Amino acid sequence: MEVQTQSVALIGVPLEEGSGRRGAGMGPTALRIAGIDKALADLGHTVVDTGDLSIVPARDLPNHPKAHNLRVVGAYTRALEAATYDAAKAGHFPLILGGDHSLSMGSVSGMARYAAEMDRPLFVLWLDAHSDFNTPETSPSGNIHGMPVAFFCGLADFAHILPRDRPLVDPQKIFQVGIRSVDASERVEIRKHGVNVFDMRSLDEQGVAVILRQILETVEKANGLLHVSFDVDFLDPDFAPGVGTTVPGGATFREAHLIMEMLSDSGLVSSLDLVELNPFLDDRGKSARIMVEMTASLFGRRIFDRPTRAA
Ligand code: B3U
Ligand code: MN
Ligand code: MN
Repeated sequence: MEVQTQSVALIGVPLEEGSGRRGAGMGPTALRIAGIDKALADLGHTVVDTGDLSIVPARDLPNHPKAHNLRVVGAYTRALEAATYDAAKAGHFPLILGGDHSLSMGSVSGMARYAAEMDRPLFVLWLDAHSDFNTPETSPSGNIHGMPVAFFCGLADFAHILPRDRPLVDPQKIFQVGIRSVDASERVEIRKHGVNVFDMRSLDEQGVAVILRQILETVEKANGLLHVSFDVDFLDPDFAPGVGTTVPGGATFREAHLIMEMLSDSGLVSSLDLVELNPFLDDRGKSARIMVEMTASLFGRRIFDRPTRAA
């Protein structure tokens, strides 16, 4: 199968204030050093590196006692919402180099605005050990990287970071895969709002291919756009240790690789976040390199071509 070449806009987001520790701010640099641009260019894609976003803390936002560093995270959310929307609108594939997972408040909201304008539904594939569905009220930590999904569904009380009439994501169009660390209140909210969760047990029982096929069919039938948000801790910490919140029992290299290849074959992916890479905790760049490998597979790198399914 021919690789469909695209114009890819790299958007660096050196944000770490949404997590409880330092280091993820160096993620964009590590991904660049690991060769993300060359990996994509070698596949024939055009790569436009827009550099790193820079912000000043948003003074109009409150210092929220239960959402740490809201002024910084809020400013990045606004900047990235606009950068993601602008890139998509200009015909680029927005590829966000994070940065902690609170950045998805911006990237997903930007894609939600773009999808609404295109009159197509937005679906989100959330590859993560965590469901990131807390609100400031339910969060055990106050760290905003545990809240982005609730934010883009319109449930967090700091929703006014972005205009109140912004398009939201329908919780039932979210697919979470690889989940294995969920807070008690998150579990209740996930069920209440109908988020689709494929936890680690369903991965073991069904295998990733069955799950992915089901997700991709749903997106395809609805003529949807699919945003993929890839948290390093989706992967097992044995081979991807460069992340602040490691959770044992993660996806293997082979499972993650197959997911990327199936996503690539589908042609449905519109945008991608690579988040939570913490180079300070990494082992000689190993996790950064794996994230680049995964991205290359999502953009068409193959071991061998496969016959198309219809053939
Ligand atoms: N659910 C916990 C822990 C957590 C979420 N996301 C990460 N950690 N990376 C929380 O703080 O919300
Ligand atoms: Mn996450
Ligand atoms: Mn996580």
